[in-house]
Order: sequence, then C-alpha cells, then structure tokens
Amino acid sequence: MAIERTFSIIKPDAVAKNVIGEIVSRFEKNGLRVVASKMQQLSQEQAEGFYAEHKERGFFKDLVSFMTSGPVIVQVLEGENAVLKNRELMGATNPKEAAPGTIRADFAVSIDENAVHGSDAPESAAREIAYFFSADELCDRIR
Ligand code: RTP
Ligand code: MG
Repeated sequence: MAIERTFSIIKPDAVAKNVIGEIVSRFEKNGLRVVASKMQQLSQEQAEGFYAEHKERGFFKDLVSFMTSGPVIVQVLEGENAVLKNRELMGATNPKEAAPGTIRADFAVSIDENAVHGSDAPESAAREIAYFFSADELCDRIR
C-alpha cells in the first residue's frame, strides 16, 4: 500500500473540550503523521464551500453554524492507507453508533457535534487539502 494523504478537521466541540492533543495522539499511535496543521476560525463562506455537497440537506444550516461556532484545527495526515485508516479511527458519523475506542465514541456528544472530520476518499482528500492549504504550507514527505 502506497503512502497516502488525507484531510482532517478537529471540530469546534473537540477544540473547546481541550482534547486536541489526545486526538492527534491517536493519529500518531496508529501510523498517521501530521504534515500540515493550523488553527483557524472558519468564515461562513468557507464552511458553506467546504460542505457544499450537503447544501440541499436539512442539517446544512446547523452544520455551517456549528462549524463556525469556534476555532478548528485543520490538518493533513500522511501514512499507509491514510484515508481509510483515519475514517476507522474516527468511527461512525453518529457517536451513538461509533465503535468503542474510536474518536467519536470517546469525544463526541451528538451527530451534529461529532469532534472530527475526515476525507471519505482519495479524490475528496486532494480537493479538501487544496481548499485549506497552499503548496508552501505542505511539507514534503518527512522521513
Ligand atoms: P464529516 O464529513 O464531517 O467527516 O462526517 P461524515 O463524512 O461522517 O458525515 P457526512 O455525511 O459527510 O456529514 C457531514 C457532517 O454533517 C453532520 N450531519 N448531521 N443531523 C444529521 O442527520 C446529520 N448528518 C450529518 C455531521 O456533523 C457530519 O459529520
Ligand atoms: Mg463527510
């Protein structure tokens, strides 16, 4: 399996809970490496653009409002099978359905405030990374 990159957000609820380090530690302990990272307050336009695929859904307005309610950590993670690995570590979208030991099971309270985002495919990862990071903010592969 080739080395792959994925895009991650530590959402406002997890930042407010002061568990950034605990979440990053799970990435690191499971073979994912942080290759870009920044804290950012998303604007309404940024959040709407990021979640554009959901704009017709009933939860869109609440989702945008939540994602702009406080600062987030946006990150690029690198490792073998990084997209799938990150989704496994995150657990199901609804924390009530998330497997024990996953990030959402341990840190999320509801489907609306569910601690983390992770790209769902290599194609969305590339698009999402480019949405938040310029080329000079991305480190080359770290050995
Ligand atoms: P994400 O994109 O944030 O990593 O989450 P996901 O792939 O597991 O879920 P997705 O279907 O892409 O939905 C994006 C985010 O919208 C919120 N959501 N709310 N109330 C609802 O029924 C509902 N469904 C989705 C969640 O915060 C979800 O993470
Ligand atoms: Mg998604």
